[in-house]
Amino acid sequence: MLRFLTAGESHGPALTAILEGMVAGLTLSESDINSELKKRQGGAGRGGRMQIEEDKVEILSGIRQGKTIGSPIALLIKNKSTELFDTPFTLPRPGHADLAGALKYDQKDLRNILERSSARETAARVAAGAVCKKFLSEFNIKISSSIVHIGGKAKKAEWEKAIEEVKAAGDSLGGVFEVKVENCPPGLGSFMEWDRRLDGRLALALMSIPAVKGVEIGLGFEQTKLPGSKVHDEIFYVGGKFSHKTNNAGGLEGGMTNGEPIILKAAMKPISTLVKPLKSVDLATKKPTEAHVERADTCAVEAAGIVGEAMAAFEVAAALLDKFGGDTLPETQANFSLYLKRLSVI
Ligand code: EPS
Repeated sequence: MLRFLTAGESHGPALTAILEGMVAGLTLSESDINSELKKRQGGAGRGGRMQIEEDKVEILSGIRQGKTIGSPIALLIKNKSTELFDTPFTLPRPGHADLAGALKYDQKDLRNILERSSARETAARVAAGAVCKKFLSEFNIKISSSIVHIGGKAKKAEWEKAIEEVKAAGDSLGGVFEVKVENCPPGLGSFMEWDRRLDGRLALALMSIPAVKGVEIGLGFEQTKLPGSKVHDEIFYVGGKFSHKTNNAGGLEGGMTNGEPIILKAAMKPISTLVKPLKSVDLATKKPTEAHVERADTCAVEAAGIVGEAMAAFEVAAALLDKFGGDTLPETQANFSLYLKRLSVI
């Protein structure tokens, strides 16, 4: 079983992730992870924090002489910006975890909620996901992301302009990103039990990214407006293998991969911290007020796409290990090859 946890606060000393269940024998370097961390820091609309941080990982365990040894892989990303850690506030920001979190954990200082609920935590996810991505690359499985739109604008120059405009108005923007997984064999995931369905696991993985409010697979909600004849992907047998000419299912049928690219979309709401704040209520005095304002992004949809890649990489790697098992990379690869061979002679 592949699993990971993260720990760390946004302005604490560091973020960490422990990835457990990765096979032995995978060649892995810090630069494999740092390139993904760098991508997460980019994109239009990022705030001042990204000018301060230069996220770099330290691999604390799980690797010897450049290869994984099957033990838990502990990853550390130090925070440079820690100055806000001791600054209290009591004005909850609509859209953030502030109010519900304070009620739940009985906190008077909303800093105790913000620090862990901040999307900064996703840096640790990207680090763990980068290891999964490297593992998947050994099976020729590729993961990428792209922007569908930001604030309704599908062209880069247009969404960059829209972000500048909302920034000047003290506002924020969300959007939709797409994650694509290519070269998965058919049969990852299963319909046998609800929690083994890969579509459900991928939906959870993407929905768990802060600010994501919707996930679609393939044609998603659009297919509800069409008859079945326009939706379902017809089956062909070409060049010795089964295939489809369309991919409205987004690569997933019956909770399993079907051999076509997995296509996922996630809808991200606008960033909740607004420079021109919305109405709120002071947690201490119960008097009407305006929400707390703190350094934040204007838009982080491009960064969220990189986090989406990491989360999808984790779930696909977990599904691949569920199916093929193995404690070493060559063992998993041998099982994988045997399965592909069986499929090729059906
Ligand atoms: C983020 C770091 C945070 C925010 C942002 C994402 O740093 P700071 O609060 O010090 O500016 O920039 O988080 C949010 C806006 C949020 O709502 O969670 C990061 O590393 O991605």
